[in-house]
Amino acid sequence: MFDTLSERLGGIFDGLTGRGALSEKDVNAALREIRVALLEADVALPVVKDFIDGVRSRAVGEEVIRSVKPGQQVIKIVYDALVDMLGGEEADTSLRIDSPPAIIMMAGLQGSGKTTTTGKLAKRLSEKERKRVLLASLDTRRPAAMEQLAILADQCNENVSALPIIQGQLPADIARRALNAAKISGYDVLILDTAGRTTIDEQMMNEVAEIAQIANPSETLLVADALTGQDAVETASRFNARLPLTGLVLTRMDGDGRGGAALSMRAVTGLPIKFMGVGEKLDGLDAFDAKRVAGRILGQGDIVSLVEKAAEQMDTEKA
Ligand SMILES: Nc1nc2c(ncn2[C@@H]2O[C@H](COP(=O)(O)OP(=O)(O)OP(=O)(O)O)[C@@H](O)[C@H]2O)c(=O)[nH]1
Ligand SMILES: [Mg+2]
Repeated sequence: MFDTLSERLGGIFDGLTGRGALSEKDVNAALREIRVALLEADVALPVVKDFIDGVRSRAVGEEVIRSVKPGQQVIKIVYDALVDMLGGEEADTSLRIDSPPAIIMMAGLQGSGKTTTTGKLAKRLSEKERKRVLLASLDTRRPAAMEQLAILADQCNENVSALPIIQGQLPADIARRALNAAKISGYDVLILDTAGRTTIDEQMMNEVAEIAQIANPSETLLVADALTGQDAVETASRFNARLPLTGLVLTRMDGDGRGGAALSMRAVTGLPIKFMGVGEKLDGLDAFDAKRVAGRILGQGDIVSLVEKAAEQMDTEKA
């Protein structure tokens, strides 16, 4: 993922070779190319526009640090803007799961990775934070969806269990039963996995909205496939309008998509990206790291650290 974008951006910066202050002409030429590169990577148009404006205002007239080339300095400015667009350096990826049983609800389109991510989260919370986790599938639509979640719970460890399956119960009733079970058995966390649909429809929205009302989750996570491009942004806005979403999980970040959805999603919804799925296995879940992803998009890690060091040195000299 992101390779094409990295390559295009890499070529752009080689063209900037002058010295002194960054000229508007140089910056504009580079920004034109960056704009095309981002649009080709499927980043949403309004997001591209904001991004370009932000970089321009930071770059034009900026004094070029003595020991670096202007092109290198623009790379650093673009990198900083990417980090910001992805949620910033100090992005909060922790989950609010303090008062037991803390409820986490998963929502998203069909096949986006909700059930897999539910299993991954359970493994992570039980291993890293020593939580006892109960998983409940509210997916009454797809045959074997509940069994799928039970199998994932089994693959975790003894601190993760699945709510026993009762056939024929409605999602809202399963949610109530899960809440009771979590309280009575003293679980720290209850994760509710919901049913997906191929496209957003009223019935699904009503169902997830009702579940959210019953469960009053402290975290409601929208799971989105990072490979779906522009559609993902539209989906995210519509879920955000109906559910009290608290964060995003981007799955299939291990795939070879163009990465535009990942870049747009946070900007369009204002929601933090908390995790990214990086594989099919249960350990394929990483906390989202804006700096790491920005570095991957740009593919210019050496230059970024070079400019950071040069800037630090200049600050010391000034002082
Ligand atoms: N490569 C990769 N595959 C993933 C990732 N997350 C999920 N998958 C795969 O995507 C497919 C669908 O995942 P599910 O977790 O069943 O998706 P879902 O949203 O629960 O699907 P429905 O319940 O049908 O709506 C499975 O084959 C998963 O193994 C990921 O981060 N990387
Ligand atoms: Mg599922």
